[in-house]
Amino acid sequence: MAISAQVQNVHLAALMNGTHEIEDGVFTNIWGYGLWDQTPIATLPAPLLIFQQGDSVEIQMTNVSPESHTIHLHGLDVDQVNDGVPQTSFQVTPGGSTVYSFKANETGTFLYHCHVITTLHLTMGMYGMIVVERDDNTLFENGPIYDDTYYYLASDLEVETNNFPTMAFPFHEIQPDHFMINGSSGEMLFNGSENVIEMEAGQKIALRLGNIGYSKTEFIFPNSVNATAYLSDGRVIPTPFEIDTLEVYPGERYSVLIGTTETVSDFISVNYSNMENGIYQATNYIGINSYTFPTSIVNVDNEGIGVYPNPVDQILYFQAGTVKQIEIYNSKGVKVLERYEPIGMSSLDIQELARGMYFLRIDGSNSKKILKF
Ligand SMILES: [Cu+2]
Repeated sequence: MAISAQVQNVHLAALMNGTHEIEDGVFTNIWGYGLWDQTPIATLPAPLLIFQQGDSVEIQMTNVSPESHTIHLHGLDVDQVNDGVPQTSFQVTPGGSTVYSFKANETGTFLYHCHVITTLHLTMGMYGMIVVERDDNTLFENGPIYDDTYYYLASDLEVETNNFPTMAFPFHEIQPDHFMINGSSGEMLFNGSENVIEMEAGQKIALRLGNIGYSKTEFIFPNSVNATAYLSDGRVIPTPFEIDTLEVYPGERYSVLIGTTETVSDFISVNYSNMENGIYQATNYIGINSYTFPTSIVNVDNEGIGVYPNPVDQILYFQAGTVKQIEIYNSKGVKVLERYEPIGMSSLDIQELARGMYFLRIDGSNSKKILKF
């Protein structure tokens, strides 16, 4: 059992007034959970909740919406009162508040969602992922060790239902037409997104995968990253198996390790297909980049400005042209450095940046480039 076990308190609001961007500038309505705040905001998915094995968890849910909701802790060992199933537990009425308690005995990936008129409340967005980790960075007791973790929750929605959530459709009438990973889809999953896996060659990366949509999903891994499944639905798989394609049905979760000793620029494909008839619906892509040191790459961008050396240790030089403005973003898309010199510059001191992968933007160009400092 983890040594750092303690009481973990989380306070969520249940909300029915959210919006969610489904593509550039296009929003739909969502209901969901948001972290408790002066003005809590529903997010899709709901906040990722990470606990340590052995923790005593108390999730308070305050309902600030006009209808009743619950929190069902999917896959976790909870007693019936804390199960959030309205028929056997209780609903939290508008203005009400309750605390769901459980002991995080098992490591793994779990889900939480509203269990009131489940079909409708789920498609509206009332769900999130719970992960129970260990403080020694092993997947489970005496299990494999890993260096970093990425969390991917697949889901879907039917845009018209979210736009007009006036009635609860029976299960078979929900025809999802928007397919997401962590609430994003298509190009939103790339472009400096925190959903792109960035790892050093030799590292092991844990992937916590779950599906809470109406579609069957298939996670297809490139051979280059040696994906191996260790946990299924929060339980240790007796003989871990290497996978090319991992089928994850609605409600299922897996913990997978990936790693490579090579420089890799690849992606995991996530296919969505209809549960009723098996018809393929859509694919999302999760980018994977692994990098080794040292590597020598000379980047020349569209404006013909060479940047060297790459990787760079302390000073970045510009080969030709007059560079006036430099912006550097980290792999999460956060701007970490900006310089503007009206008369131009031929070098830039980047000693303050930690070793890693960055995106460079010169003079406001849209061609962001990857540099490995
Ligand atoms: Cu609900």
